[in-house]
Amino acid sequence: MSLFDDLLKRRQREEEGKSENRLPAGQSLTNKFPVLTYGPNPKFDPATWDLRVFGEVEKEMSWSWAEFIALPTATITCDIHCVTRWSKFDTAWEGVLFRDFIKLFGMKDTTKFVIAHCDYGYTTNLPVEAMMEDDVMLTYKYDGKLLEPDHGAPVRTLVPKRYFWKSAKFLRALEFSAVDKPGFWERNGYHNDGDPWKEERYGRRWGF
Ligand SMILES: Nc1nc2c(c(=O)[nH]1)N[C@H]1C(S)=C(S)[C@@H](COP(=O)(O)O)O[C@H]1N2
Ligand SMILES: [Mo]
Repeated sequence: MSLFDDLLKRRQREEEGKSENRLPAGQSLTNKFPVLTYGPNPKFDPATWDLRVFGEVEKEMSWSWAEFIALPTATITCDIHCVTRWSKFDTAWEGVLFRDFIKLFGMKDTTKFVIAHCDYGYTTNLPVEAMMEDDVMLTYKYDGKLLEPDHGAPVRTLVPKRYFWKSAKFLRALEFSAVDKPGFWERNGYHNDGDPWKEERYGRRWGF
């Protein structure tokens, strides 16, 4: 297929997306899978990697890689929307649904926010209701294969209903909190909620 055909096809899909109300305002469609990472990719060692939950939970716990991939999984096909204005339709993921995951340790009623902590200190925050949506997962497979390092290996969160910066790559811990703790981009100019359907791209910088 020529580049021109490819472009035409994408444009056509984009128009369809708009008419189906599937493409949020200000977004364009891509068939590629762009990579957006602040900083380097961490090195993944399955022998030492772990994933931890802490804060307002009944029981603080952690999982090794072997323990984590033994948990029951689900598959989700969803659209993703990046605040830098690309969207991608029909992305296919496999992982542990957040709703199922919390049953393993019990979330206290005092939890109002969930903060994802990643290697090298990237964090992102969401109200617990946003995490409880039925399409939120801790994913480790994209398109049937283990996640690529560029896309967050070994495990990332997937929160399809928010801009993609809320889907934390290189996840190492989830913090359950009674108070909100704006994350890396939320403290650096992005909106605290990041709902693409409300075009919540930018927030106020702290101190302005
Ligand atoms: N740990 C970590 N997670 C991250 C980021 C990051 O820099 N570090 N970038 C975020 C941003 S801004 C986006 S758009 C998506 C990009 O995911 P992708 O590279 O798989 O497309 O990851 C998000 N999660
Ligand atoms: Mo992003």
